[in-house]
Amino acid sequence: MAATLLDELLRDAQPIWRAMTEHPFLRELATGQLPRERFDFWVQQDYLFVQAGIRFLALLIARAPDEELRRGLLDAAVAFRNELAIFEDYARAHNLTLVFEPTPVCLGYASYLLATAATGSLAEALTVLWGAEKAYYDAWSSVRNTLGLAEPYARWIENWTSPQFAAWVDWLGQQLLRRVTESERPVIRAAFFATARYEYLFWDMVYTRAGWPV
Ligand code: MP5
Repeated sequence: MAATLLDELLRDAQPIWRAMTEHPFLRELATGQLPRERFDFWVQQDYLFVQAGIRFLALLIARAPDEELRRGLLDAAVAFRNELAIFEDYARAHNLTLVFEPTPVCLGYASYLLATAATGSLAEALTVLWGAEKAYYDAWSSVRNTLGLAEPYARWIENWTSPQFAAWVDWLGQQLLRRVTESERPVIRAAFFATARYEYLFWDMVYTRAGWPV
């Protein structure tokens, strides 16, 4: 059963996945029509999300039962740390502050990640991580297909579409398949759908600059 679980999740979540990869934010970014303020808002919010990602990985490393998983996640934490430098270099070059409040969607998604790592099963947490990474791989690959490695986005496009990143997403998927049990399937499915929806919502939130209403 396990070999087809990932394909099955992607197939069943396809309408959400398509809405996510075809979101106007990504379409406009890929065609060079995205206003700079909207991109900058994504920079400010995603910077916070990646920081939460490091805390998520730290929790997961502590819970990982074997050395292979611990080391793989540790390498990812270092990659996330290096990723923060891309945001910081951009912010410095564009005189953009990175001291920013998370929006409801950013805070909700980051909190969901941390809650899953703290209280979910290992397979559930790996599902959320795999879903988030696969979403970024697919979203930025579709940008790369249209735009190539164009500035000022080149480092981000390269980061999430590189062969190393593709290999990391595959490795994560294999780790998940190895650890999931038949009885966990409904939980895995719910976690994957929630992650896919949050990914859609994140692009939508930065596109519309949806902050706190009061
Ligand atoms: C990722 C991200 C990818 N940076 N932001 C969102 C909203 N989803 C997924 O995670 P990472 O840690 O940047 O590879």
